Amino acid sequence: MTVQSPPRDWWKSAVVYQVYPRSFADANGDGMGDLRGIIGKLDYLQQLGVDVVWLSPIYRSPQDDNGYDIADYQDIDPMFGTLADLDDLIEGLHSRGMKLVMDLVVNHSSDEHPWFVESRSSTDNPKRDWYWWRPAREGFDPGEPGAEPTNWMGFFSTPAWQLDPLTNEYYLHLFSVKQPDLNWENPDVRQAVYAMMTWWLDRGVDGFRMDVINLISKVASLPDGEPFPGSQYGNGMPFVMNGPRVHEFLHEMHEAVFTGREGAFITVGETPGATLEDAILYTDAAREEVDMIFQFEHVGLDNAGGDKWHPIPLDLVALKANLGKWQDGLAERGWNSLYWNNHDQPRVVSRFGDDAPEFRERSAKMLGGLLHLHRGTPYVYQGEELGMTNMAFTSIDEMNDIEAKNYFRLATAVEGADPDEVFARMAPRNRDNARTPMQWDASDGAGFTTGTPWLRVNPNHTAINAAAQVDDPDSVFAFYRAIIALRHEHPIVAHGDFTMLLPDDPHVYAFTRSLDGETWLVLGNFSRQDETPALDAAWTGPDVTRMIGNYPDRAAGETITLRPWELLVLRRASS
Ligand code: TEU
Repeated sequence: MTVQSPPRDWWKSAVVYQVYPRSFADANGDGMGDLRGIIGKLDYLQQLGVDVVWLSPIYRSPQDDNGYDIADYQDIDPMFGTLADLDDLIEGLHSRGMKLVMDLVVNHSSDEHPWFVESRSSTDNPKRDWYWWRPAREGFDPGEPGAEPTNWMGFFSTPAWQLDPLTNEYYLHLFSVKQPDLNWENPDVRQAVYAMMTWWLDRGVDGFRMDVINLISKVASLPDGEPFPGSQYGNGMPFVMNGPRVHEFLHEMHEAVFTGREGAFITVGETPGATLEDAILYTDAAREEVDMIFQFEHVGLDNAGGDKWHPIPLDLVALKANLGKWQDGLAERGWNSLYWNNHDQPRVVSRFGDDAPEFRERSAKMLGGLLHLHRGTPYVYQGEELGMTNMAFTSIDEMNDIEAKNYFRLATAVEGADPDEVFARMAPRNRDNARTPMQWDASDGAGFTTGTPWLRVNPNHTAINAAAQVDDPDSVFAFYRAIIALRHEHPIVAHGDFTMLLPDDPHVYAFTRSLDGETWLVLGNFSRQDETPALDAAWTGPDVTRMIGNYPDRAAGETITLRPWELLVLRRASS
């Protein structure tokens, strides 16, 4: 019997599940999630029906940015386990028909990586050019205000350059001071990354999620950015996002690492600041760069002025316009990822849904079903399938995330804002909302740990947990299982044409999918009130069948009035 190799684009019908290992399952009781904990939950993931598991970083790291600061790309941090444990996880996934994606963080390393330790040791070290080192700006002494080589602010509310006293030069770090940017202009850096990637693929890994991969090409002249009002610092993003050689580097990576492995891998680039035009270039299969990207436009719509720390209510019309644009824009070339949640975003049921007890489950199901019925590869973030919510943090001291702590310090100590006012608007956006321990059961440690969890367990785990849902046909878990099964059973979900409907309706999200003579209508009510959208009368005709919904079915022929947070998916022959 010839074993059918999967089609090259098998990932278009796949569903990816993101595990944040720190918070998923702790097997040894130290309060931190680990690989053996994940291995213990593989049957749960198989029951859910996901095809691929993406692990946030588990490599050796000082954990300054919770593992996105890597000190050894080819070893496992002891807090998570060993390479042998990872081999067992790979085997456990593969034996259940699932694949493993690792998080590739190569825009920057940890400052404790041997590469950086060598690079910083002297200005003539052979690895000096593996990172971005520059002397003080001409006319300034090192350490003098304004002496940084450029005026850029980083992503974590600090200047992007750090003076290193050892050689009295500055190094670039777009993220934390312990995350120095690698210099991708240097071919030795690129070849070292490609060799490391090949090592992981040869070990049985099935692909990579590439952290901020659109930042690896900088404008080499390092120009100053537009100054921020009242600040000596400015916006460097135009000179580091989607830079002049990024496509060249990604294609070179594709050729060096993936040639000969066609059909056997999946890649997704995380690309903050990428536009639809960029995405077409990144994901057009003919260009052999990446299979898909995580774009950030839809998760920026409720940020006043694009600033996540100034949240505003979601405008559904804007969301439909944005996601509809991405659906239309990648219809012919390229491919969409589909996500609401990840370890950097607040929980979607609290953000775009309604986490009040009477509406939480309905809105969680509606949001999940609506997203998964778009054209693209869906990503489920741990706990999303349970309807897990944000947590009510009590103070900045309870927050773990470096991004939040740095911002709080800048806004209060540097800019003089009122701490209570700053904390109040930060709390719903803080990344820790997504990082509270996975809620497995109603016990004190939520079944995540028998020890003291590294981050407080959400008190609502007594009501929201896997044990209460996996055998309940009406649970959010069961609903996610059903929408994942729809993708596997019906090609229209992965491949059907997408048409947005009712673009100006402020409460109802409506679209159709069409393929091979059938059309599906997807309706989502983003409100607590009944909504009666204006629909083609054919959708109440006799040949219409319901594919899935989060309410009991309505009588055939009845006018379609959507109940609060209702999802309804109908099917009929295309006219
Ligand atoms: O995040 C990239 C990024 O842009 C983040 O700053 C994110 O957009 C922001 O936190 C949203 O609030 C990646 C990783 O996902 C993140 O966890 C890391 O902190 C970051 O890169 C640095 O590696």
